[in-house]
Amino acid sequence: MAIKDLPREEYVLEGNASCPGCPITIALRIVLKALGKNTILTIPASCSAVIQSLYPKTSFNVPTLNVAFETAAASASGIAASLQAQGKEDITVVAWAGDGGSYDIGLQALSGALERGTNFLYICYNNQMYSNTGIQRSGATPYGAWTTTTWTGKKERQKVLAEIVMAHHIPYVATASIAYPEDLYRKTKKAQGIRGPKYMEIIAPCPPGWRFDMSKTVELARLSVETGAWLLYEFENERLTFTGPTRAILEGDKEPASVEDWLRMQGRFRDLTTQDLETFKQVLQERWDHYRKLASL
Ligand SMILES: Cc1ncc(C[n+]2csc(CCOP(=O)(O)OP(=O)(O)O)c2C)c(N)n1
Ligand code: SF4
Ligand SMILES: [Mg+2]
Repeated sequence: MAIKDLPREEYVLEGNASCPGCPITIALRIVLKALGKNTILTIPASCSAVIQSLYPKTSFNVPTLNVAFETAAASASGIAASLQAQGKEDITVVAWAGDGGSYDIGLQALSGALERGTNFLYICYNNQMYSNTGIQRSGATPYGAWTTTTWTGKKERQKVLAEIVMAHHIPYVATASIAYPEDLYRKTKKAQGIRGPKYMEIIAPCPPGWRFDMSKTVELARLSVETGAWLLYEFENERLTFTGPTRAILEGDKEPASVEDWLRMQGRFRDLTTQDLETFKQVLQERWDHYRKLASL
């Protein structure tokens, strides 16, 4: 499907409180076009909760709950149970949470809901920090990145939440990027059609947090994939397959774009030393090798 063929309905309304160039509204716009109006969102504390706005106003044109930081998956479980009790089968329950609310504070609730087999779609938009409270480090912040709590660059490696999720043996896990809207749309539609727990994660470059110009959000998101810093894949029935440019890069048919150039576009990596850069690249290589093994390439 081409972008021009995406449904015309808009579920992210105009005049919302997002920053210019915000990746969240781009991602949610595409996701809700795929899911349609029979969708209930549950959103924990995050930039998305601010964009959603204060009751009784809302900028999302579907029923939306604003819930406590650690409760995205727990509240989705409650909604799913209630719908099941009422025999309502045609409503998609979506937990829409940031990386802080998913990798760190909501992880226990997420794991519980996955293990119980809750029929819902969990989507983590990953801007690699706690952006709503002023750019603090999260478990998803990459090695070397500046945040207000890692002044000299983060010294630890990212955790990989999607792999923790895969260990729950759920029917569908996928990663996406807002720079590939057709791919994001297709994966969201596919997830909607599967019963049980589904997990998706979308890379979401944030202009104030990553320190780049607001006109470059989609370019940064595209380069995340073309450099191999963010991998696009689907994990279905215990099988991992790469999608988009990731396939060609990991199968050796395409040279990745320069990761140095991509890092230089982001002020958060301004103080990377030569040694840091080497470590960053080494971590990437290790990740690629690991995923090649997972996909049995
Ligand atoms: C229990 C609790 N701790 C801290 C906060 C403050 N808080 C609100 S939003 C937020 C950051 C959320 O980060 P993330 O989940 O990554 O979403 P983003 O802001 O990046 O969209 C924090 C720390 C809170 N609301 N509740
Ligand atoms: S801080 Fe980043 S994620 Fe939050 S509203 Fe602004 S652009 Fe969007
Ligand atoms: Mg975040």
